[in-house]
Amino acid sequence: MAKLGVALAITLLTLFSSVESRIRHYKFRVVRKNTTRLCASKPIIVVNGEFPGPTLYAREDDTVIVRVVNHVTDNVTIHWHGVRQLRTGWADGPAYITQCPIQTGQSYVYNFTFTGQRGTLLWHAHINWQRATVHGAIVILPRLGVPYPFPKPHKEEIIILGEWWKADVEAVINQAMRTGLPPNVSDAHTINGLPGPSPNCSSSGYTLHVETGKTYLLRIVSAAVNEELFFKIAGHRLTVVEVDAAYTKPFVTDTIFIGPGQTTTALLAADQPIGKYVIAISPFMDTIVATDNQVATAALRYAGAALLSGSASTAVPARNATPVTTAFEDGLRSLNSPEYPATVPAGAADHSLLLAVGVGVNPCASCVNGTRVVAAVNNVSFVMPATALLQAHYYNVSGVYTADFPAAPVTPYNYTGVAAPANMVTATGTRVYRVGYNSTVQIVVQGTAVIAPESHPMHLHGFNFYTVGKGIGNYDSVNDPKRFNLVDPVERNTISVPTGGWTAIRFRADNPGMWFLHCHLEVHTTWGLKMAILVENGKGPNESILPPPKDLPKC
Ligand SMILES: *[C@@H]1O[C@H](CO)[C@@H](O)[C@H](O)[C@H]1NC(C)=O
Ligand SMILES: *[C@@H]1O[C@H](CO)[C@@H](O)[C@H](O)[C@H]1NC(C)=O
Ligand SMILES: *[C@@H]1O[C@H](CO)[C@@H](O)[C@H](O)[C@H]1NC(C)=O
Ligand SMILES: *[C@@H]1O[C@H](CO)[C@@H](O)[C@H](O)[C@H]1NC(C)=O
Ligand SMILES: *[C@@H]1O[C@H](CO)[C@@H](O)[C@H](O)[C@H]1NC(C)=O
Ligand SMILES: *[C@@H]1O[C@H](CO)[C@@H](O)[C@H](O)[C@H]1NC(C)=O
Ligand SMILES: *[C@@H]1O[C@H](CO)[C@@H](O)[C@H](O)[C@H]1NC(C)=O
Ligand SMILES: *[C@@H]1O[C@H](CO)[C@@H](O)[C@H](O)[C@H]1NC(C)=O
Ligand SMILES: *[C@@H]1O[C@H](CO)[C@@H](O)[C@H](O)[C@H]1NC(C)=O
Ligand SMILES: *[C@@H]1O[C@H](CO)[C@@H](O)[C@H](O)[C@H]1NC(C)=O
Ligand SMILES: *[C@@H]1O[C@H](CO)[C@@H](O)[C@H](O)[C@H]1NC(C)=O
Ligand SMILES: [Cu+2]
Repeated sequence: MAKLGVALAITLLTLFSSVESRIRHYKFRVVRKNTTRLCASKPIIVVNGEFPGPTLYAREDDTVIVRVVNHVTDNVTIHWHGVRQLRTGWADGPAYITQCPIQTGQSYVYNFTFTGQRGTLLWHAHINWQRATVHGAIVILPRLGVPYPFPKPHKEEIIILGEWWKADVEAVINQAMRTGLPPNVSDAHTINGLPGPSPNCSSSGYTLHVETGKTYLLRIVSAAVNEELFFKIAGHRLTVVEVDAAYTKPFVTDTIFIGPGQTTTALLAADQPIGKYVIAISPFMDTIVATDNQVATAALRYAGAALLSGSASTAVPARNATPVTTAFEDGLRSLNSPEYPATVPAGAADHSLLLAVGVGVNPCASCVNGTRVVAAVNNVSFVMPATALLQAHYYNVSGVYTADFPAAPVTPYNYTGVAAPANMVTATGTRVYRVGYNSTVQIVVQGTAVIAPESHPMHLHGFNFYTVGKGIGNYDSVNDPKRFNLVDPVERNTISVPTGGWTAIRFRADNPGMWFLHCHLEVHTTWGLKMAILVENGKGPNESILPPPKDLPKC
């Protein structure tokens, strides 16, 4: 009865609330469904029977209430990737960081508000490798009556990029953890769930229909698992206007570089001769690590194109085309207009961290080589706790984590040197870094060359950050800050740290809670390239995390 009353109250609120902000209700049923790709079928976990899953639409300032019901035998959580979750960390979603999993037959209501963000984000499962098939787009429209800061497109399209394994994804990572070796690469990339024609299977791919003279807003989302990707449309250039739900200065490019967890919104003008044009995605990897080299294709089709006409094709960038990634990232700048100012913390940060990220090798008696590949931040391979960190923090439960994460490597070395440290063993621990409310934080993420340097798309929960600098080699704390862009750096929630280089980010810790920071290559997360930042409450209720919801899952 109580539940019914709440539901009724919410419905009334929805009906009578002002047009400026609404409460939007969604129901996500997590189910298993047999699905065929690459001419082979397997059961996959999906939301509401859809792959990719449903799009969550809202306007800035809206609250969404998403009831997630677990109908599968696996544990489930959903992360609203890039959503600030101001004071609502309980709704963030990473398993054992902000919540315990939703177990079979259980449900959990995610309740959060979109504040100060507009554009495209994504939601995805945040437990094991479930996000390979449990993901979808989030579209945050501007407030009613507020225009886009770019010409209004005729139509909007969502384009979700992913990876497909013929095998069960949990079997792939479980095998890797058993052997201590890297997991198998995917068998195909996908565009809106479809690989398109592949060498051994002539299935059709996704088609984007356009009309000559019109402009389309493409909301491109990467839900790929372990690979950063290039995205191209034959014969067309794209104008990037927003990334990670933050507006950018318009940036014209023929190739988009996008890592797992990133989103890029771009205008496409249908201004080429009527016909069909290939849309292609391919992997980026500028080191020795194996990738799935299958190019997934979709079609851009103009109205009036002859049914059987061939498609204009496009050459994809070389797998190791580092300059293409650099040109793309250097082209991104915050819009920084009077309406949407960049508020970059200036001066010396209250907390300045140097986080060395990369892989390592630990002993493992049962593994193939007697060793296991691991990954770490400042030599700490994060060990998942058995209870959620946020609950432990809120209820003052000791013994779950320690708030002593090292602000810099304890034993500095030549991070990008050719000679790896003789000892590649990492320490393990469940350690977090604590900062006070509203303090300013600078994090330099330094990639290491242990075994091999590699590009890492680093994702921070609970915040957008500004990317104030980046470089190749080791970060120089004396000279590099002199070149920082504190005026209009791009604002993101996920940033690619260049292979054998570093990236510096800044943000204001104005969101109390427990915020996951990790590589968004799922294999690196599994191996331990993750940690959390604990932001303390400030003064009074407005600066404190809300109490946990009654239905918060228990471990
Ligand atoms: C999937 O297909 C298999 C084999 O055909 C069948 O046994 C199973 O019940 C199906 N599962 C679902 C969820 O439809
Ligand atoms: C959502 O959270 C707000 C507090 O932020 C609360 O007032 C409201 O009752 C919650 N709604 C549901 C359905 O849990
Ligand atoms: C991984 O690839 C190897 C080699 O192709 C294959 O034998 C193995 O079955 C694959 N593992 C899984 C879980 O599919
Ligand atoms: C296609 O099939 C052939 C023969 O079975 C195999 O050698 C090849 O690896 C397959 N290619 C892909 C991309 O799966
Ligand atoms: C075992 O380790 C050696 C040295 O690191 C490596 O060359 C070899 O490929 C590994 N074996 C397997 C099966 O991966
Ligand atoms: C946890 O400890 C803090 C500081 O001692 C206190 O203010 C707070 O009430 C405690 N929380 C709970 C849930 O016991
Ligand atoms: C680090 O290693 C690189 C490559 O081996 C070398 O060029 C550089 O001089 C080294 N830096 C320091 C500070 O030793
Ligand atoms: C990392 O920690 C391990 C275990 O404590 C230690 O053996 C190793 O020397 C450390 N490596 C570095 C680079 O600090
Ligand atoms: C956070 O700090 C900034 C700079 O000192 C200050 O302007 C702002 O008012 C502070 N915000 C809060 C909520 O304390
Ligand atoms: C807390 O926030 C609400 C809504 O933003 C505001 O109306 C109220 O004045 C704030 N209270 C304090 C004590 O800052
Ligand atoms: C699901 O999560 C619960 C709580 O953490 C845990 O006890 C259980 O082992 C998990 N089940 C599976 C199948 O992983
Ligand atoms: Cu990584």
